[in-house]
Amino acid sequence: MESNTPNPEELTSKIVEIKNLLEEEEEEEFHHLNNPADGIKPIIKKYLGIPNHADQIGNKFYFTDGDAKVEVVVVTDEIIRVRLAPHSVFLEEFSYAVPTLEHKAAAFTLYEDDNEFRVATKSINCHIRKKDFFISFSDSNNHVTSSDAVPMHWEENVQFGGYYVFCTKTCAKDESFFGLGDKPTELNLRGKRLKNWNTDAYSFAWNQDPLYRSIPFYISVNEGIAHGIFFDNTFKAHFDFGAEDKTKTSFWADGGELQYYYIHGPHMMDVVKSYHLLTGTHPMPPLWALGYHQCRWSYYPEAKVRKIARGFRENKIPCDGIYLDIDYMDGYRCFTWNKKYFPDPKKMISELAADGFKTVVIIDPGIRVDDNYWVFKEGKENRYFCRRSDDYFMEGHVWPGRCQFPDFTNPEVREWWGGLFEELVEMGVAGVWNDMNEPAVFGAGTFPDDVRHQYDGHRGSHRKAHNVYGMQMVRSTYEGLRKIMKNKRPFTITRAGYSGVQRYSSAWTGDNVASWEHLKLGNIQCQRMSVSGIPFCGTDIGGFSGEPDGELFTRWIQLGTFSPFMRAHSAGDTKEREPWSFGEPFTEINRKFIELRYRLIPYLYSTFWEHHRYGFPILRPVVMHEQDVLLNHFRQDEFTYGDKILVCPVMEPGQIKRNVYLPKGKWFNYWTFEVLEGGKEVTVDTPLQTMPLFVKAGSVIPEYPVMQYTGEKEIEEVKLNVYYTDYEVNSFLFEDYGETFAYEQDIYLEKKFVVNGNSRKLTIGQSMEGLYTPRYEGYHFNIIGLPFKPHKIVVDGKTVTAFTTNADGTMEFKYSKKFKQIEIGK
Ligand code: MIG
Repeated sequence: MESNTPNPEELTSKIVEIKNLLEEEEEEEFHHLNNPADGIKPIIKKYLGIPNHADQIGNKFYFTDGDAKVEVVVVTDEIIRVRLAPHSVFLEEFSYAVPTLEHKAAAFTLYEDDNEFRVATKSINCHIRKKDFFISFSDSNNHVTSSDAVPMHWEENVQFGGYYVFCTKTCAKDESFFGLGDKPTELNLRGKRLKNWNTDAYSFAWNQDPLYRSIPFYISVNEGIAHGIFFDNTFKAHFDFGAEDKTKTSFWADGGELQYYYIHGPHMMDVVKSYHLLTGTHPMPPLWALGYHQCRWSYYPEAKVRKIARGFRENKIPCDGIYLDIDYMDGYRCFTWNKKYFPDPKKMISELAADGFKTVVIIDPGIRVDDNYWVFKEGKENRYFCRRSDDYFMEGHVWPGRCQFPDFTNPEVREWWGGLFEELVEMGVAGVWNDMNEPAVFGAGTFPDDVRHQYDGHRGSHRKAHNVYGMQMVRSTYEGLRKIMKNKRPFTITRAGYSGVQRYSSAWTGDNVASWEHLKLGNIQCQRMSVSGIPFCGTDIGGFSGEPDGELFTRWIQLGTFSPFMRAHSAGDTKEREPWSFGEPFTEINRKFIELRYRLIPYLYSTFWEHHRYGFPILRPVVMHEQDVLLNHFRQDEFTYGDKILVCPVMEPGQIKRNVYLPKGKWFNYWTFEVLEGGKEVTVDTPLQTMPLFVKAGSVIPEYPVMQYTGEKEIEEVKLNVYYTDYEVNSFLFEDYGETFAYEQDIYLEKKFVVNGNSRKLTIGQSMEGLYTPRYEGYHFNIIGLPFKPHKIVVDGKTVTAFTTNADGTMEFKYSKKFKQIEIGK
């Protein structure tokens, strides 16, 4: 590094000298006051001063104004982390969100000139302005994407110690904001002020804030360029996207460190992928978890559970998962059974399993204070429960009555809790549902601030641990199950979470309401969670509280068919809520869509793999496809499921038509095969029997035969729906055992299809990678949209004569799964 500034040590000692002088003077003034408190300086916000010095230790750069220090870490070519230490002492490195900070940047350099210090990677620059310590970021074209509007600042917190920490950046005129988890508001967060503090929000309303999750990650799109900010701070945190002052974007927290990652795009997809690089992705779910799930508060006794299960098979509506809500327990004591309602749970679960149902049970964090209850006794003896500042145990009321709560931020407690699932797994339970883990407490809402947490050795109060409590609970659940189930994939679902929760669990949006407004909200929330790093998400289909009519329920089933997680759920004081509860024509339509869900399972599973392996979200809002079109920043109805199927749920009663925006390119109407040119809105008929669905030209959409549950029958062939294109399009199919972790040892198959065509022919190429061999032998091709009458099929040099052409213009034939190149000609 080149430098012509004065020797830093000299400078620092000068500053210290001046400071001492100033302080001495103050002391002089202080002496003979009767009330010495008069002389105490008020607490004011402090701002970074003038950076006078830069230091480098490997990929870490330090800048100081003589008192406060700023650390700039080069994480990758696209990610830079900034930290502030008000008096030069950084907190120990620890994050539940980022388990290991990768250092992958190939090359980086520190530059200095009269105006600034600049840390540069191949793709981005972090500028530290000498005049005022403003920090800004630019890309390799010198385009500034993010810059401070005031220097980073802080304010001492007298009550708890530490600081409130603040960062304020400029907000451009047409800048849009996305992300932040489950906020129940417009997809574009521009103009909103929002808070992160996990909250049990029964029957939440539009714009209610905060809800169940804290995901301090947002994506900005401005002038067609995207970047992300991940403010990794677990304290109560606040975001203002041009709400108070339309020229400023701020984020701040009630404690902890001002620490954020700047994540460069330029595409929203790049930002999301980089965010997943930091916080991890969702493991592959067991295949059955992608099926339809039926839940209710609660199905009991056993006879009722069996009746519901039978209802599915009798009505021929596919279903894989059935849930037991809190009433299966003995007095709501976790890990126990109400023997009156469920005299022989193991027998019931195994008989359900024989009929294709996986049983998922709810487990809450509150443990009943009861010396005759083994879980409480073990927790008490080992001091596993949370305690208040004066060492009293934290007690609060939840479903079981008076409860204590395990400190899931303690690794020893997590280990113990994980082991408690042994008996449930032995009985055949396949999945666990963690509820009330914000944590929720009746009356008080949550724990008092003074509750202490072990925080993996980095101790803190509930102010610091609140937002991660639920995530650590489901982590303990997932890790415990994984150990007990050996090589089988556990299924977990959680209500609360913090960034990184996706490494351990799926999520649902909590206690929504049976209303059309909530259907809209659910659509937005699923898209938002998807771009915020929570890929496996869904809503309570039908609405948790209140009564949907048949139409609303069916429209919700349609949305749910294209939610990564598909589960109907309802509160105990509502009418029966199964897919056949509303009579015809609803039952038939619900069946048709749930069947569609099952046919598309190989497609969804492949999309899940793209998420797990590469960090792509499963749902992608339109803006993610075309972020350079400003109008798209405000579209929140349409999204794609994976990258091939565009979905637009119908969210108004009695709607028989609606407009749908199609991104550029050619799209097939899924129902009619009509080809439409994208880049504009089209009007689509929306009778209750259908919903707007479009498939991108050139796609290969794999399909399984409809089954009543995943794995009901051996797959004998896979149907490949191939949509004609006149430009090259790639599609992927991922296959593996579906329920083990063998994929971690590369036992899987990733197939790639390349489709291209012109007015005389269509070609389909296949290549594959991986070590897995599926049992089926052949493909059943269904070719859609050929612009010519096909006469000839040549596969790997051989002519295939057996094919059929149908009245709707499609053509079908079968061939071995091993093909390499197919040519269909005129
Ligand atoms: O205080 O377990 O969001 O899905 O059915 C209510 C009973 C507790 C809230 C969950 C809901 C669940 C319910 N629970």
